[in-house]
Amino acid sequence: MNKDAKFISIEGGEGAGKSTAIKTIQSYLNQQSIAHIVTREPGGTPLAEKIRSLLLDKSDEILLPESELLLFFASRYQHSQHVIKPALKKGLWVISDRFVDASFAYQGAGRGIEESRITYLKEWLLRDLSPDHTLLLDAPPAVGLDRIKARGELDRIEVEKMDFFNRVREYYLNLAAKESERFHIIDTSGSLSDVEENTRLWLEGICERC
Ligand code: T5A
Repeated sequence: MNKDAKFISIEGGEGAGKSTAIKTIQSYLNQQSIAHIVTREPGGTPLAEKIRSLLLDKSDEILLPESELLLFFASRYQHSQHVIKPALKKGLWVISDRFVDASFAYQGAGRGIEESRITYLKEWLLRDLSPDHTLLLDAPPAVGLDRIKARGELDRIEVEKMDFFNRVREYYLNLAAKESERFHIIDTSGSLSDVEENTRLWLEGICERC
């Protein structure tokens, strides 16, 4: 693995502004001529994108929490083996819209699956693959949900109850406090221009330390 290549994950609740921040990141990396790929979870490979549809499309059959967790990891394994690791090996920066922290936040804190089970899957399948930096975009769940409601129809997870999203948010904030070297939090309840400015400043800091 090229030691200069960075693996950056972007996390946060629904509509927290991940896609928006990724546009800022891409434009900054392009300006700096830093070769990179942008990818996402669930998804990132053709097969993982099909798993994404299984996970997000509404269905008459209840998707059980354990099945949901395993599908996220099936998608993640395809993604990490076929996309993330090869890109890092080539020296490309990888910007991933969500990674394994999301399983701890959503399937762990949100659905109530024991953390040790998720840790087992993480250690088995990902081994030492872990983001160098994680940007946590934080806003009260109601703010993010209002934004995505304004955008259109909600997916299978977005229709969850507010308690679920509060647990997800709390988990992310606690994890960010525990792993403060890796995490950087940006409050996205403010204006788009503030979020853009803060995202650029954070990235400049990373690039200066490269
Ligand atoms: N999931 C995922 C799990 O349960 N476990 C896992 O392991 C993984 C990997 C899909 C779902 O899967 C779950 C989490 C999710 O429920 P997703 O595709 O990342 O994950 O879905 P969302 O989080 O719902 O992503 P969205 O695309 O809906 O939201 P974003 O990207 O956070 O938000 P964005 O940038 O598209 O912004 C939403 C809207 O708000 C506006 C934007 O213009 C846009 O219209 N906006 C702002 N408006 C005003 N002020 C600001 N500061 C704004 N920032 C953005």
